[in-house]
Amino acid sequence: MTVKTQVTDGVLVIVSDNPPVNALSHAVRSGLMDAVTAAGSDDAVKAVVIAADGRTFHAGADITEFGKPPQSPSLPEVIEAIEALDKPVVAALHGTTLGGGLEVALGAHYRVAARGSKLGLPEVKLGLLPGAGGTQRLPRVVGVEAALEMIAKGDPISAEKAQSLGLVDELVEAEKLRDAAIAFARARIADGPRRSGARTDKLSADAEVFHAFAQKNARRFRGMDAPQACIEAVRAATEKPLSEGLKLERELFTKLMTGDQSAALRHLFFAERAAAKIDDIAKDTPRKTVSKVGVIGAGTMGGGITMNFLSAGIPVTLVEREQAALDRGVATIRKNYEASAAKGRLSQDQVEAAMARLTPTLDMDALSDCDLIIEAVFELMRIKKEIFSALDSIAKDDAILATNTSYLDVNEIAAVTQRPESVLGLHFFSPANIMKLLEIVRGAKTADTVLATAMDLSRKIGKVAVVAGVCHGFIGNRMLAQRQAEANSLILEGAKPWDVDRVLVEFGLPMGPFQMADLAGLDIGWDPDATSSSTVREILCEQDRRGQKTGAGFYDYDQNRRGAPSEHVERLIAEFADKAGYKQRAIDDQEIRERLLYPMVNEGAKILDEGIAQRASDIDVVWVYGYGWPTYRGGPMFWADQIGAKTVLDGLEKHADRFAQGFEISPFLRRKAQENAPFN
Ligand code: 3H9
Repeated sequence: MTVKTQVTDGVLVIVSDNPPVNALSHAVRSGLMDAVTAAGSDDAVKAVVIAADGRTFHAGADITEFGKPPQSPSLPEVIEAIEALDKPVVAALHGTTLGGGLEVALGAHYRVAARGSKLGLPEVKLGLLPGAGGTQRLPRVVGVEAALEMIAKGDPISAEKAQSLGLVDELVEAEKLRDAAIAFARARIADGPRRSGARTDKLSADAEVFHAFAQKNARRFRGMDAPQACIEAVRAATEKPLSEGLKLERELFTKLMTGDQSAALRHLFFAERAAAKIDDIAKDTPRKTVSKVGVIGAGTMGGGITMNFLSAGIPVTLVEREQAALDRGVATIRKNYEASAAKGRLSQDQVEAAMARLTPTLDMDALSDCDLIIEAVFELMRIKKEIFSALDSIAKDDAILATNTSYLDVNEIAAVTQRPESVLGLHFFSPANIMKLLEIVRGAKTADTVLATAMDLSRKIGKVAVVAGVCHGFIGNRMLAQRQAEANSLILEGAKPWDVDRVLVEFGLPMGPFQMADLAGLDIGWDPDATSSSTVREILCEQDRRGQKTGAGFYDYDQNRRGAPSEHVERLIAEFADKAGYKQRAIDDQEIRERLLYPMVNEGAKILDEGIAQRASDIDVVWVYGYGWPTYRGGPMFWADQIGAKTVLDGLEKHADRFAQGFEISPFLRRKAQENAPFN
């Protein structure tokens, strides 16, 4: 039975058990409805407790049912029945009371919660709004401003905070929750119901509040439909009676649910979870214990990688070749932690505890007791090989050896050791302490245990990991290279760098290729001794326009590092293009978009066809978490599915003459277009 009931001391306790997260599936809704109906007609029942077994109270509606024909009773119907009961109803909350789960709790008349549990309405992160009364009942319980924060941003709050907002009536230790809720219910028998929907005491709001909230969060909400709908629904709570507010909420919910953005965000929810699964290795593959990590290289990457482990409570031995570089690396780590503390994200004690886990050293031999060693030095095969052969004699037998290379052949690196089965790539993205993506590169000989351990560890350090096979640039950078090649061609053919950037920003990316190049520094990989004015980028470096840090690059920068188009660069590109034999022309936005994005999809199709990525959704995860692809467009392969593989193919064929030499359309993409079949 998914929903069981039991009467204790005149209190009907309704308990759902629908692992893993007690999602409000059809069976749960039916069970709840039956139990509530029975409670209403049974005189022996004086009060009701709604609770759940397992790791959490209901964590929301069942997302797998979305897009399928609705089955009654609907969640709003169940919640209305709960609220309408004329006996006090108490919700007993533990784990993560989310979405429809919190709406059930708001339909209940009182809420008792376990300490340390969380409450939230994360629907907006799925491109939705709470569609079972949450937008109308929450503001009535916590007030408009707190409700706007929770509903339009979707971040959960602690039970402690919920109590301070009046959302939770009593906080108890988790193990006492059920008994405490029953006692609380008994004590309310004399008071009777206290219906959230009937309250108006917290509803007053100045109309300006809504506008100010939208303005303040404009950056966060950019391009997305759901936050605006959330604001509109909460506003309706202040202007309309409950029944009309609920009606509007339903209309907005249905509109969002059937739209492209929510489809994309729901796709990502499942894509992120699918990425954690490695298809061809057994679930019970033994894992190694990683309780000590070594990092080689205290530069930007090495330092960022180190912070991930320190923050997760894992000690790190950090190795550099020279004292000055080591000191600089350690100082940067401390500076980053201090900056987080200054923003209130960490306490000073946490900063000191993290720093205490760090052992900086110049001695490679100090890595001999590490369970995992990550190399993060220059992107040069010769140096990587030197390090791995040294590691082979230093590291203990069962250690995992990882390279943070962004492009190089992991098999070639593994081959210099006597233990290629222990070697893999762990490709972090810069800044490595912040970016969520980790590409785990599986070498030809990487052992299953090593791969599975890396996958588990990534979760422990808060990363979203995707497995990639060995090829130049793996998944993300291999696709990026295609986009970059086209961006370079476009500016020679006549598009302006700022127009190329603008088109991508309008598409929803955080920045375009030239803004990104200026930010990273144009002189990465540039050798002043070997420079020969052979590319626009080289010429810019030669003129000391090396990007934001020198005040100029593709753009001119002011003191606040705000970029403006540069006439000088425009002329420089035109002259370079002329010498190179290009006849510059006007290029419209549509061509820019197609030339930049379709080759990425094409490369993604090749990556899938070659088995470099396990599934199309993994590619989507890489682009969303590693490169800022807009979540509401679901990732490049999902986006291609939405517009159709045929559209992509037609676009590629239309521009075929202009693509860089060597560009080929993927046969896999052609097949998908012919069959009108999706990648995902
Ligand atoms: C909603 O409620 C709409 C209403 O307002 C209106 C309705 C009319 N449904 O994340 P995990 C699966 S919208 C179905 O690895 P954790 C998940 O796919 C919903 N399945 O665990 C995974 O499956 P698998 C609002 C779900 O401990 C397994 O459970 N609620 C759902 O790291 C374990 O998940 C949300 O958006 C679901 N709702 O985190 C909350 N949730 O093992 C979404 C999870 O096959 N959920 N699954 O891969 C979460 O945020 C996290 O899952 C949670 C647990 C924090 C609960």
